[in-house]
Amino acid sequence: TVHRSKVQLYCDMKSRTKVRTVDGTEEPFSSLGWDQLVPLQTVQDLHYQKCAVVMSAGSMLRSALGREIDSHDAVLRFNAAPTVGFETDVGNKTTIRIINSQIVSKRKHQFSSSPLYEGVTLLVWDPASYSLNLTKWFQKPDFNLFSAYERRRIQRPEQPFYVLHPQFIWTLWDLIQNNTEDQIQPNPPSSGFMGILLMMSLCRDVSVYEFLPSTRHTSRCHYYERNFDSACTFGAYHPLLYEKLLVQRLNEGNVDELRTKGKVRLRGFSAVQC
Ligand code: NCC
Repeated sequence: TVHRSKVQLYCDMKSRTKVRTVDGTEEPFSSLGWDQLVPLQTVQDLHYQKCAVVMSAGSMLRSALGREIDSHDAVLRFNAAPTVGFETDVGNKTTIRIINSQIVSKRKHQFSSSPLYEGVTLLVWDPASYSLNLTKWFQKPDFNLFSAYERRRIQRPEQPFYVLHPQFIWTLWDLIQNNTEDQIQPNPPSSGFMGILLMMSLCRDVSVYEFLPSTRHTSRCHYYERNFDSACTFGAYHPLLYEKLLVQRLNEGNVDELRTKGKVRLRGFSAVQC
């Protein structure tokens, strides 16, 4: 299974990746009335043609990719990555933002008041255990996302805001493990990898920027911050290197685009015939 061809890999990923959010049909969420709290429209109802996934990497700086990124029908960004002040390099359109549970729980991110989290579809995640015990997860998440979620749903009912189901997260981990001979660390995939698989599920074509590094690659972690740590690009907690090797095998774009733009082209699952 490690040596699957590109087509087999696309088909395997298509059949196994099921985008799933917490919908209030399971305990403890059903007793808490979450079926009434979550948005009526589901994430799976969203469909786009051309999508861009913009990584937060320092190598986005001086890319001049802003206009190209904004020409996509939908743009996905991560965590606290801003566009204001970086438009030339990263664009200014944001359609969906994936955030981890630190964003909603740590005061410094000002989740309830920052404009970064307004006017977009939001998806928050927190790992839970591999065994998917949702009651234990609810009692003891890595960072408390649940009260912040409940509060924002009540305060901003018109904003599409979802909690990614841990099953989606751990299915992606299984996918990564099943496609390498190495034993990968038992930690969830990065937000970036979740975002790529989310957009492959919702879009016909997906362009991913600076997940596989261009010739601008740098140890600078983020384009919007001055901290330097190569673990941001190659991983420590997340199995990031393995995520990247897998995405490289799926690339439909050419080597030149990868070198100069850090751009990978992927087919969305709707365009994959198996
Ligand atoms: O850094 P982070 O990720 O927000 O980046 C989003 C995604 O972009 C890809 N990336 C980032 C930097 C880089 N040099 N190369 C990259 O390929 C990765 O795919 C990454 O997932 C996360 O995944 O949620 C993460 O979040 C941060 C942090 O919590 C948030 O930025 C909020 O401040 C984590 N860092 C720490 O907790 C210190 C990071 O490990 C993962």
